[in-house]
Amino acid sequence: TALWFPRKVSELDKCQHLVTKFDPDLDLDHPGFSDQAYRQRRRLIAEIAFHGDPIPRVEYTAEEIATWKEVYSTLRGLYATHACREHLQALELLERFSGYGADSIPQLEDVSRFLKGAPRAGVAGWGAGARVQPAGLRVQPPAPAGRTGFQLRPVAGLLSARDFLASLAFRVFQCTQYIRHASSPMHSPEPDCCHELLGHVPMLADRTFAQFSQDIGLASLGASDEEIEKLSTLYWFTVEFGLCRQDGELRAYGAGLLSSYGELLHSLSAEPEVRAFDPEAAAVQPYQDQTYQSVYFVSESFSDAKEKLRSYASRIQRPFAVKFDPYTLAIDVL
Ligand code: H2B
Ligand code: FE
Repeated sequence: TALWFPRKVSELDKCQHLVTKFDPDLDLDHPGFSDQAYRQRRRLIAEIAFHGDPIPRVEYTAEEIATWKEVYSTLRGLYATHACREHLQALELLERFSGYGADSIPQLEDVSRFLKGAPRAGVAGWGAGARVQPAGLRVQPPAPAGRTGFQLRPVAGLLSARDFLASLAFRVFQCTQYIRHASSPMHSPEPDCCHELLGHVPMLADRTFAQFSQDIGLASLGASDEEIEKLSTLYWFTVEFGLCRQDGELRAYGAGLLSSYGELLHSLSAEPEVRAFDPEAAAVQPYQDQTYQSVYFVSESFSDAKEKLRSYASRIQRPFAVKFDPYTLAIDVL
């Protein structure tokens, strides 16, 4: 019999297994390990993760906002020259429509609504921008593009690869809501809201990238542990640390790069080795989670990466096929 996997989006409640690696309560090297107040705060924000829809708002402290501000301003300045165009375009939309900026930490509920395409509270929905407006009255145009049906779900920390990938199959991105320790604004050993909001979210607003992410998720459903390990490594070298070529220049699209000042510079310097993206190779390439990568994979476009991934996934042996039904948010097993 096949391994259990979620078939309905509601079954993601059973895909919340945390792994303890990098947990501030257990990892002596975590910058927050000896800070009781930080660990208490983390527990508080973690509890929110078990209350679903809408995602409860967090009232961030002045210290947390100061950390965000430092991260935001430092990275924002690098994006024009280092981030891919899809990331830049989405970030501009997020700044206009979803509370992105240096002065406050965006709320997951607002960001999730943006990605999903749900109308914002208090804003007329369908066709609002198409209606004839009285002369002289300037109305904010409706948010263009940037909606892919992805939604965020709050999560307390690092999840098992299987659970994390399964959620992608439903266009659900499990997203941390706490922020890194104030002593270490430029680095976090584990995902935090800076990583999610600056690295992942803008990319999930791109249609092709969203499909690529969902395809990795679909490939993972019911796969063997060995296949999960490979898909997770593939995820690492694309969604987390991928580079792409645009107008003849290398640019970053991986969230681990777009949320780390040091590694973003390193990845586009002459130091690391860059190879053309090949899923077979990327799936077994040894990776670094303690320091910068020494190898990066470059995609020529997201469509190209998506086609290569589809071809890779089609060769994974599974005694069934899966199909996502976007109307019911369910997986059909064929
Ligand atoms: N869990 C969380 N909360 N966020 C992630 O970005 C994440 C994860 N990434 N678990 C996963 C693992 C990734 O490293 C792959 C799929 O192993
Ligand atoms: Fe990540």
